[in-house]
Amino acid sequence: MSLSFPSDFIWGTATAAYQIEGGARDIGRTPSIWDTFSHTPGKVENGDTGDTAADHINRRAEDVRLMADLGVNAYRFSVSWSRVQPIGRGPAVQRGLDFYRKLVDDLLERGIRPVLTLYHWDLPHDLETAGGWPVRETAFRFAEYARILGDALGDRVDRWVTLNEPWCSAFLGYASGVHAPGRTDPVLALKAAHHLNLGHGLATQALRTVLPRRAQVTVCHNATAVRARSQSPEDLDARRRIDALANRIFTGPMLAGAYPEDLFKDTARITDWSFVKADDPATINQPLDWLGINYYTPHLVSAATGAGADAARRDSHGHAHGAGEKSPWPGAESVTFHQPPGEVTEMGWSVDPTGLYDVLMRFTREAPDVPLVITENGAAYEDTPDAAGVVHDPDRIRFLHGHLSAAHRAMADGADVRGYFLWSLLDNFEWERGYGKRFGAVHVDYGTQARTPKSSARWYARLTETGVLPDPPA
Ligand code: GBH
Repeated sequence: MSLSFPSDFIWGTATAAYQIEGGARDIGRTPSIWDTFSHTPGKVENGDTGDTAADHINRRAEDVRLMADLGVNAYRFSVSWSRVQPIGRGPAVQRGLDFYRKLVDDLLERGIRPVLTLYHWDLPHDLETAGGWPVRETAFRFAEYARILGDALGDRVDRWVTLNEPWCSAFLGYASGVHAPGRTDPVLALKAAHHLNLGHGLATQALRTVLPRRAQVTVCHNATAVRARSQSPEDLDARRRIDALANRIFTGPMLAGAYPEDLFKDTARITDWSFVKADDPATINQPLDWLGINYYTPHLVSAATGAGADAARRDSHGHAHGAGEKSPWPGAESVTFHQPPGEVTEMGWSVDPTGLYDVLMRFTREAPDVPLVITENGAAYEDTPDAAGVVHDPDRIRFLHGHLSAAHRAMADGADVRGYFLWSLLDNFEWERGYGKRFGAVHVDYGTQARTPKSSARWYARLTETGVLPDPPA
């Protein structure tokens, strides 16, 4: 049976500034926390940094042509905060703004609608020195930056995303420390989560005042399907705790204007949450035009401790994590993460399209009036060009096919899914894993910066052209 998508479906692809741009030392730009972090020995595999990345800053026009070849009608990118507002305060740098304005104009010329993400993890380093996301002031700085971008590009960009995956910023950045800024304090992580939420609310308010009425504003959440290993009360409670920290800590205030009570109870030993001011939940609860869902893999948890549990324990980025390593789950450190059975990608992440179905149906139930857009989905596989220079990536095609089939099934069951963005356009700097992990539909040779579309790119182009899901390779 062939699955077809609505004719007005958004077919897109996504990237993030630090992962592709390079130009880290361009005039006017100051370091972000990812520059500092990646230049700290031992933080990123192979000592890789985003100094040059995929050199997108110099290859903008070529990359837009690659998107046109994919046939996408939308492109989600992020702005490097410290490229447009060095040190995170004060007036904007024209040169930085000009890059994004030219990018947007190139896109519009080819009928590709820009989706601009304000923050994809690269806080100006100076704001981290001033305390980073754990301090309240950062939320207000973020709103000012949002207003600058809204003023500068609001005439030509009408889809805006405040934050990408605040869970990663808060808990990988400040609790487990595997992401920048690499701090490891559960209290700081919970404060960061709150100030990211507040920053989202304040930035949304700021954008609404400067953008035309047609503009859409939203946030991208790494919506996580959390499964219990058994139906025992203990395992179900482990599931509830992780769901609170992974999902409801953000979607509670953003969609319903309140933090979940069970989250306060679970973390009472760590903090009294007095950093949440009375009006904050209402400020965070701004109407969203749609909700961005980034989906990769589910979590499988149990309450089990003791012998055998540690061996199975993994951190949230798929690394086995033994005793002594920091957990990204404040107040739920005893929960055990298990590797689900079955296939995994090159990241070690379980391939499970049903998790995407479950997440889409969950938000359909919990926020029935908010349309959904899959703002990231994709997989890392080891893709090497063959002797003829062709890159075959059947595993990626099967991954995409499986997840798009799951999205289609959710739509048939009532989910209001408006679009899909393949992560990613290009192979890029995969954060703490460096350049060894390739998520692109287009292969990048980092020696020459040559771009080679993989077979998944051709497969996706057929999909964007026809709106009908092509069969995967046998
Ligand atoms: C996204 O993050 C990012 O937005 C993007 O920049 C990045 O390149 C892309 O994904 C690929 O990583 O504990 O084994 O179950 C995704 C981050 C991925 C975090 C899945 C939690 C759970 C892995 N999430 N991960 S596991």
